[in-house]
Amino acid sequence: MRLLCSAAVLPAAILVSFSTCGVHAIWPLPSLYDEGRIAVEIKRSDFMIKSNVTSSSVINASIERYQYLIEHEYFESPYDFNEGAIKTSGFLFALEVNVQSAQDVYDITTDESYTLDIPIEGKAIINAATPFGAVRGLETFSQLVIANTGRKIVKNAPVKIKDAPKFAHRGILLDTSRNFYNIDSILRTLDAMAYNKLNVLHWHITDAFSWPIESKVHPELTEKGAYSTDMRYSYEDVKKVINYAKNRAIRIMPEFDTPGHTFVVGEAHPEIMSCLNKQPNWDRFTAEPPSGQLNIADPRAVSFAFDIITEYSRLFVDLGFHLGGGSLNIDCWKEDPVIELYVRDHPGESIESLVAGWYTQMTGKLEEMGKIAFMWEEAVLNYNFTAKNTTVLQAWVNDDSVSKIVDKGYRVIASPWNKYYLDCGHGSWLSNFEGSSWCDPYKNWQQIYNYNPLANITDPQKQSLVVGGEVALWSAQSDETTVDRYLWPRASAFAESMWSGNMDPATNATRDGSKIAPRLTDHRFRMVARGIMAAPLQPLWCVRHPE
Ligand code: CP6
Repeated sequence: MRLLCSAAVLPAAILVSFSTCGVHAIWPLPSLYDEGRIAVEIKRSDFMIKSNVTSSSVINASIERYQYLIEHEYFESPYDFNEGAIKTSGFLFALEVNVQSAQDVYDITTDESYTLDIPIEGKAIINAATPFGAVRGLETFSQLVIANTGRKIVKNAPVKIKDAPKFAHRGILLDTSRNFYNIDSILRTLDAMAYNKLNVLHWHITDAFSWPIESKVHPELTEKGAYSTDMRYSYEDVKKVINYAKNRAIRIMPEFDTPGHTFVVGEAHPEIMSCLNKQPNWDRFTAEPPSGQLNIADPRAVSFAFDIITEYSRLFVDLGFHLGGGSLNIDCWKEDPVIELYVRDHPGESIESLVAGWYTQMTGKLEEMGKIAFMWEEAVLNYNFTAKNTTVLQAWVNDDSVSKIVDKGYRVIASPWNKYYLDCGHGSWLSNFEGSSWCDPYKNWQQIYNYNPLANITDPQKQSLVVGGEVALWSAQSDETTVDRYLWPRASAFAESMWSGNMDPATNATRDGSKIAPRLTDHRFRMVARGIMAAPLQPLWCVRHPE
């Protein structure tokens, strides 16, 4: 059997900076990776992960998790199926995790860098500035540990790694309104995110279709708007998700989308809606049925949205809070009597300026709550809204959306629909619609990997405003039964481009897909071994015959 990058042909301690070959793929690639050719065995009877701090619950939970994983995971790379016993020369008996700060507080500025040293004998060491960097280092260590003839070994010691993410915000958007995801599937997604060093779950909780989260201020929303009594997230569920995520160095950023995508609010409060459920001409008012947007000229709609922001910015502790604000249809408001009257009585005002005024009020409220606003790009690109420069805009519409937003001086996360929308390519969900869905085609992992949000931005100052990106799982045709294979391994391709960049520094070109595929296949097998039902990329044969 031919090995892609046999350890035997590597000179000891060769510097394989941004290695694109590696029998045992670390995914995403570390910034600097230096390996040798000596295999060491984990001394399982007494192998211990220890830390210099005991007061960090993130560290304590992570040590326990990785101790268990290293003990119990059975991942043998498909490269090694016929390899037999690998000769080891020494034992690793400990992994020491040194952090400078035991502070468990994190946000978009948190330092996730770490170093990892694995010697050929004795004790491995992770150094990190924060507990969250240590979590990344633990993940890397766990990926270097493989099974071999019943033992756990690190194949290519000594290993020296120095690593840090390229982008600070590396997220997945999960829409739990169109279809419901049970808590187990959300927790499993958080596990998989940690395996890929992703750090933000953008929880698009509500949308036009259902209101699956408990509200203590407006319980009628959940009573009328959840699909069923089982399809609800309680406060306890949310706290569990937030804590589970934190222990994996992942932040939970909620989205409560207004004033569009709010049909379901009308189930409980039709009095604050415009163009509610116009049938059969819904397509004049909205991108997808049912139609309905909050009545932005009605003070009761404003006060309702304030209630939502206030309630949920307390429940969700993260600094980031997504206000939505995208894909509005102005025509929805044109025939609304309240809005017609308002515009008539306020010279100089228009529906567009009402929209901008809505954003001003919502961001103002959010600021009062001490939060940072995230919004869809339309806020500043379509409605001439002037946001605070701390606001982060989420670009999705056009290839030049990212550069237009940084040209205005705002921070941006990239979610181009034609690269990063993972729900597409499954046909339309409208039963009377025979064409393809508007977001087709299916986005494959290469398209996702090859997208670089910094392309076309040359000014380093403007590049620094691009804080990251998010792949999006809109859920008209996905739920807890499909989430694993819709996300993985495509979100892994995204994760490497966000953590390491997609350029090979040796050639200064986008990394060659033929080099990525075997590594991604390897990583996919590891995810499967860890309980994530990630889709296969290719016949296993290709892994054994990579060139
Ligand atoms: N729902 C919400 C959606 C979409 C958006 N917002 C969407 C738009 C275009 C495509 C796919 C999804 N379904 N709330 C846009 C950000 Cl192609």
